[in-house]
Amino acid sequence: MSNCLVCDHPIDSFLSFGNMPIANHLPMPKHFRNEFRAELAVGFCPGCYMVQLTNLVEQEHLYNDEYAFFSGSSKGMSKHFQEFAEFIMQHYLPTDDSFVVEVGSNDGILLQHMAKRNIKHLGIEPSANVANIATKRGVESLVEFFNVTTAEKVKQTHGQADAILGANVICHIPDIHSVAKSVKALLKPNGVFVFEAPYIANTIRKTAFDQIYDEHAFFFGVHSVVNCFSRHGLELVDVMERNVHGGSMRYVLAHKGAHEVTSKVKQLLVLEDHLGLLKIETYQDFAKSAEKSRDQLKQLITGLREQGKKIVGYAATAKSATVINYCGLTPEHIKYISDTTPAKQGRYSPGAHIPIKPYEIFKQDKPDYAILFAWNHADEIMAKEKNFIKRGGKWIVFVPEVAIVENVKQ
Ligand code: DWN
Ligand code: ZN
Repeated sequence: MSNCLVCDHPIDSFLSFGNMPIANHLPMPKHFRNEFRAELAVGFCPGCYMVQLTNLVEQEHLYNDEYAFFSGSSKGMSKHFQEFAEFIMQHYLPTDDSFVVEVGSNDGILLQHMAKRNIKHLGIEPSANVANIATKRGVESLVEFFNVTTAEKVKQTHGQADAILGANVICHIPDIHSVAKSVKALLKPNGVFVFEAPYIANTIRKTAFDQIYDEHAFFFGVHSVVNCFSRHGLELVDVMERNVHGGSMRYVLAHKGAHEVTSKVKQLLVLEDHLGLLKIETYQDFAKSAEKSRDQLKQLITGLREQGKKIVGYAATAKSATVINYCGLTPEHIKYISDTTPAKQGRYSPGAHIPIKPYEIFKQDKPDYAILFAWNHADEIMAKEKNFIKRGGKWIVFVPEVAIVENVKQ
């Protein structure tokens, strides 16, 4: 049994996926034999209500030059980041010399909007390959992990920040106390720390077990965020639901007492209690639903293959690594996975080694079924894949449940 990364209370483990490869490292055949694997398991802390991985892969294994995810890989997310940037500029960057920092700035998809308006900004991003793209977009980037040393360095060179941002990254940092201490040091007295992450209530409600993979150390909810950051004098002052990545939450935190706390925070605290997010039984039920999904998906795909149907994967997402390996799917089941990211094409899916092919192949091809691994981008994908359905193709989905459909709603 491991102890909670937030409060050190023993964790109740509720689901293990077995040994999994690194979700965002797509191997070439020369890497197959020595592919790194580690147990992927998740647990719930009854002390602070944080859902978290119980076995962590070292950060250096995850975020380096092999990192395959580029934030700008969907139109929907580009739009979302523009809205996020506008929201921050309008509410939290009050003067001409305001300063904004983004943790895990990836390819600069968010900060580019600040850079275009000549707002003082800095992206802190440990993966050099994606940070280089940000630099080309005019985004000032520092290739470092975000920790107290980096925060102190930035404070010396740039001064304190009016806003510190994080999109789908704070949940990636196991040393969450270091994040909180770094924010405390770098944030101006009236500044805000705003971050987004998939919301645990939606992950549970949708049986989105594929959100669980090596990078997601934490599965945040309002209770767990309050319990985690209040220890460091950071107060949750606002929350906003966002329809990205399967249903996310935007959390706004500030130094204690600096901002008024909105009623929405209280409402969600009550709601989470009603939803059962504060008790282990809810997560045990989720684990049973995940196992059922796994068995149904494997059975469905195996049956279709026995009928000689051609099945491909749509989008080589990090999430797909969990689904494919948990369900024991192989190139016998899935002929290839189509993906629009050039850096992923020509590589193979982690663990199962299914070839990843350019999207153009999918457009020319006539598969009978495509497994929608990027279900969180369903609106964007349905809009552009009408021809796939016209040609007689069908989607295989597994969130919120396993089904064959012609249309998917996000
Ligand atoms: O937290 C994380 C989230 C934000 O992004 C990271 N840990 C890693 C990553 O997770 P993911 O890979 O599951 O993210 P997405 O956004 O669901 O997947 C994007 C992938 O899908 C890219 O490889 C591009 C591909 N894609 C595609 O081939 N066709 C995406 C769309 C919208 C498409 O039409
Ligand atoms: Zn805890």
